Amino acid sequence: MPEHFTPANMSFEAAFRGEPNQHLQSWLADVFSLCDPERIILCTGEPAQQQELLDCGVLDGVFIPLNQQKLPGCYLHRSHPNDVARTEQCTYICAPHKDFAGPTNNWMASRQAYGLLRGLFAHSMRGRTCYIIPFLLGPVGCPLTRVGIEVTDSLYVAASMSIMTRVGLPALEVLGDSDDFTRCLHSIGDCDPQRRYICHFPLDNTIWSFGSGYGGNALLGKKCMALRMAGYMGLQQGWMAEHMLITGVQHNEQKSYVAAAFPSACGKTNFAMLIPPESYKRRGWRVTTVGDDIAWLWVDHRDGRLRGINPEAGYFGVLPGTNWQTNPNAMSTMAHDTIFTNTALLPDGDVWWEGKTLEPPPHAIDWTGQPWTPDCGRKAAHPNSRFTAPMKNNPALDEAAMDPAGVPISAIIFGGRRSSTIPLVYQAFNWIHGVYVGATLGSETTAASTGKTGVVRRDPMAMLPFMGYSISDYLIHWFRMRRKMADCPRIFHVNWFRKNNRGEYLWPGYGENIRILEWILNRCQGKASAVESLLGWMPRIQDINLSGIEVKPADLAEAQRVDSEAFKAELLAGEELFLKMAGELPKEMIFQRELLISRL
Ligand code: OXD
Ligand code: MN
Repeated sequence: MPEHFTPANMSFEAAFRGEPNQHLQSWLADVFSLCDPERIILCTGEPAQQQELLDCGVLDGVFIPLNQQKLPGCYLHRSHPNDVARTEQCTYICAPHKDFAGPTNNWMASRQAYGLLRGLFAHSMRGRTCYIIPFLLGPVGCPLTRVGIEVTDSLYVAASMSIMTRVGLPALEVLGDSDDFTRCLHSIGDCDPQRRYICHFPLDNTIWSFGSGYGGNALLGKKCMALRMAGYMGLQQGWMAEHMLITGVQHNEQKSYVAAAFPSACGKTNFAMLIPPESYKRRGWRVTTVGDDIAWLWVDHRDGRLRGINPEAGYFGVLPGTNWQTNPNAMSTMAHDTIFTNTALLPDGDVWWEGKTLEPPPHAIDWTGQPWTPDCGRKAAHPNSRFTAPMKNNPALDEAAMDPAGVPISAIIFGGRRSSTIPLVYQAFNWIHGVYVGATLGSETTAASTGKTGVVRRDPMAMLPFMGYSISDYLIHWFRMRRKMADCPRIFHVNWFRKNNRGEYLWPGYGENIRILEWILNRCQGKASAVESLLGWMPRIQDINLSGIEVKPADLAEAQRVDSEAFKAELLAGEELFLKMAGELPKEMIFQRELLISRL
């Protein structure tokens, strides 16, 4: 059994191996008296304890062990069928006044939220085991690194947090006797969607999440702390928490880093783990991963450059469509010590999801535990099935991925999933225009969140679901960050998903995206040509290397086509967000819109 103590014999000294932090102790005492757990386990992050958690999970039916010859250290978790994605309608920013949350977030008055959730948390852990998870976001020694303590009654959460963050004693050491930690309280409750609340209290550095065990709702280090809470910390302290991957590109004997923001399930993990085609590899190109989902960015006062870290230590990636062709690095990453969620189970103890192999298996057990055959009319894996794997498994992990000094960012790329209208790539005229481009980002919704998929919605900086405070203040913060920078990253927009009128993708995507990245990096170094368009700077056909692929110049031209009529409609669709922000729209945004209208 893992090291544990019970409220009755509660010995913080023994459990925390030394002087317990008084602030932590008094918060834990409050939490335990409210939730009333039967047993308490302190998560140390040590491999032996992680194994014990997984073994207990197998006994409890939380985990199904997979074929240990094929997939050593791997387990399958099936979530409750009503609890398979983030639930934005149940996610709240709580503060005394609605203005704090702004027009795009659900808001609840803090007092009301604490009252409501206290009622739900009361005795919610009676008879259950609860886990105290001290964790760090960011590597030890980085100025941005922050401590969180999550208390949860979910074994799945405890085991997953040790993969996704740096769990255990180092977090308590960094905390020392300080009060500066994010108080994360989570209970799966009875998993009733009617009693599901993910409440953030940025002014109190507190998150209370009740009624869901799904990653984005329950692994509180991820979206809740690393984006919503950290976003607010960044606003106050002059840095940024963004829904961005960071990737290193070795090219022409140099190394550059880019950060890219795409909405959920639009290929961030694929882009962060991209393998260049042979012709690029022969020329020495290599792409390495710093992070696949979240970036914390700050300006280095020594050289005025933007630097970034990945605050996480693992990946929570989308599975459908992932295979040895589309993302071999992801496949190697999840080859061992991985938790799979909501995939199909094969008779030999392997997992399967749509798109893993060309031919579906003849039989499987689907993600809900029912027998499945290819013609049964149901999906075998949930469209939002996921893998949770430590980033150290990634064969393409960047050498600086854990460096507390972070990496310098040369380019910021925004992208969405758009089957029409939006070209493959263009460059913003300057930082302010780039912020406008990011702020007006539109993308078709995916299975990563509950609700209708495939409808275009405005998703500023791919942050709409992850904004911890008001969007107007967020955009103003972006504009202000420019003033701190001596040399700012160039800003680009990409769309890998444009289709022709037969519904076929115009651009092959995946590894071939390196060709677009090449133009982007050359632009950052003043080495590539471009022409001015309505939208920004665009490559001519001859500026993109098409050698060795089957993309016809005419298809590339179609992928790049800017149709001013379609753009007028796009502009009108964007008004919805502008109207919501009405009186609080930053003036830079108004100027940029006027300029675009005059260009149109
Ligand atoms: C994620 C998401 O899980 O964006 O990364 O939904
Ligand atoms: Mn994400």
